[in-house]
Amino acid sequence: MQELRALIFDVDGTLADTERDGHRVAFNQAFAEARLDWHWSVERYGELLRVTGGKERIRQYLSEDHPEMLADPGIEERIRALHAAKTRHYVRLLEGGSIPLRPGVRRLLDQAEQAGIRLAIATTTTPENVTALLRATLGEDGPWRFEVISAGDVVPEKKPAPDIFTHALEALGLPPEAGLALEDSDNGVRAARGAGLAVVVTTNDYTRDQDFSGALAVLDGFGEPERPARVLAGPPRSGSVVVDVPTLRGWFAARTSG
Ligand code: XBP
Ligand code: MG
Repeated sequence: MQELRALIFDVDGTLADTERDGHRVAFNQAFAEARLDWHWSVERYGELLRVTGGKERIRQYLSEDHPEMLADPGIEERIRALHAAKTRHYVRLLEGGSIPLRPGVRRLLDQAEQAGIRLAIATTTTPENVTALLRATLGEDGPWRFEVISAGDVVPEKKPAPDIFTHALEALGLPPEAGLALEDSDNGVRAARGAGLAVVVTTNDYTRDQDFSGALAVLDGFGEPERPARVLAGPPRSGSVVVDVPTLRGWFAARTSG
């Protein structure tokens, strides 16, 4: 039986709640700066989150709300420029320190390192966003705690395609049977499962009602000793739990032997 050798973390929604008060705000700042009267409300952004990737999300919005603009020959360049401005705003927002890691993340990273489990990232978001978040929350060395950071346009197809997880596994030099993905969304679960990985889900306000079939366990967070997480689906044991390395190893072993 393969033992657990690596944890492969999603970023947005899993390491930190970045979407509503981070990415969404930065998109709106970029629109305002470009003198566009577009504004993505919390609710509208939830709908647009179905499409992963910021440039892809802008394109989706245009196809729904301003389809005539997509015929403009300069539209791809316009989207690229808007997205570059959004990244600038988002990084500045992170540097201000307003977005913390989700409860239990720091503890789990420390415990995994102590247990000799390798750490990696597989995310749809732009690489600069990942390093800015890790620096702002874990300090200057934050990004170096992850052996592999697979992010953004490094693969042609974003989640739910499995490509970004396959990219991370190849960089780690591990088969999928040796890794566990940590995700927050149905698109992420599909991507991880498509790459052959087991996956544990921690939900958030935007993803709570999604379909997580195929996940090993679904929880409302990683939990902390003083405030354990709630188990929402599988494993058989229910109730509350602090997700630590022995817990993950237990779920992982039950899956590979099952
Ligand atoms: C995260 C995303 C990202 C961010 C925006 O998906 O969809 O696109 O919302 O990032 P996941 P960029 O957590 O499943 O990886 O604007 O940098 O593309
Ligand atoms: Mg996510």
